[in-house]
Amino acid sequence: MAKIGITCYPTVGGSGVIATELGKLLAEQGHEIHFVASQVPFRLNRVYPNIYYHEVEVSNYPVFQHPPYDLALAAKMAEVINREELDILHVHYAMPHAVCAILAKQMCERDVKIITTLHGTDITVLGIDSSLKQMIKFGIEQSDRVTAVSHSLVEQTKDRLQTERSIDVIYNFVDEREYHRKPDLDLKSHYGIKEEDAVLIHISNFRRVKRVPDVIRTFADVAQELPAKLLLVGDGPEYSECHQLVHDLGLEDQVLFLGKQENVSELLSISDLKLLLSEKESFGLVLLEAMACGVPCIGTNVGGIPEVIDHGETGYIAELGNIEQTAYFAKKILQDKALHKSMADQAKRTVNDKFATETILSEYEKLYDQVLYDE
Ligand code: GMT
Repeated sequence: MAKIGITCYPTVGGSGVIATELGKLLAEQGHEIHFVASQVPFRLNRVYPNIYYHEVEVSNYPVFQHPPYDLALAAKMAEVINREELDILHVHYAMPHAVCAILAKQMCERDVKIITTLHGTDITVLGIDSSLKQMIKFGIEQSDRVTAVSHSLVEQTKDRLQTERSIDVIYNFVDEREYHRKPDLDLKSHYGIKEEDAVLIHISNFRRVKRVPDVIRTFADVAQELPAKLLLVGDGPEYSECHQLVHDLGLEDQVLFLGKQENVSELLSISDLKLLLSEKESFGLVLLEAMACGVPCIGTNVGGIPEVIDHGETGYIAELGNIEQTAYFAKKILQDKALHKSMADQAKRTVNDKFATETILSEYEKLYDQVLYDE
């Protein structure tokens, strides 16, 4: 059994979810897990006997113009590596976590192995600040092993960073114990949704890349032909703009803004179709969550989305920004009961086969074994 450190962004977000769920599964296998982060990861919501949490505290001396979080993280990583005798430090995101991990490794006396998992925004961030390119590349090339959550992300990383570094694809997974279709505990009537209403759902952090207005416009088209409701779950920078658009389109009675929600599986369980129309998406964990609850999905032909949705089998892949086509696919699924059922069943099967937790967990464990014993 190994002693494994994990660093992630602890806030709500796919990468934090994957890092935390992986930590919990590894602990269940008997590994000793040490989270090093700035907050308790939000899914770490109860006591787990072999999971420890080490908080990064940032000193704020007046001389610092900006509190040096990255250095405090590296110092805490080095402290934990030494004291807890870690074998592996698995960081989620190259920026800044891989760079901090490498600095920590240089500061301590152990031959700890660094594994970096890329989740997407590392590469997206390059579009905003290309001065970070060399640092991201350094973090990736100095790690003992690198994984990415989709083949598309591997291609993008190699292309943008001009690196030959080998990167393994390990797909994301969902906790099937939490994500399965749950009985409707009167939730529909609570939200004023009628039995005959088709329920469409979108879940995101409402960043511009998620193109939530495209979701609303698609819904507007669908709602002209069939009774329907749209659940918008999450919060973020584009929230007010979306509110305004719903108002301008006169859809206030059909679109429900639910804000951030913890028990998303219950909302997915009353949904008939999931929309994720992003312009950047390395994987789209929310798609997998929907599929596990038997919800067919429509996503854009972007990033890793076509690796998750099997076009024509578990939903459809639409052209980015093509509202007419997206609405056509949505109506096709919602108006054909047999097609909807076959896609819902296939979606659940895909989660259990291609993205099975057991398989993904064993891929990570195999990787740990390789860095510890083979290399
Ligand atoms: O999508 C976001 O804005 C959040 C971000 C994160 O840090 O969780 O998501 C990224 O990682 C997820 C887990 O691997 C992926 O499912 C998301 O597709 C990816 N987001 C992007 O690539 C934009």
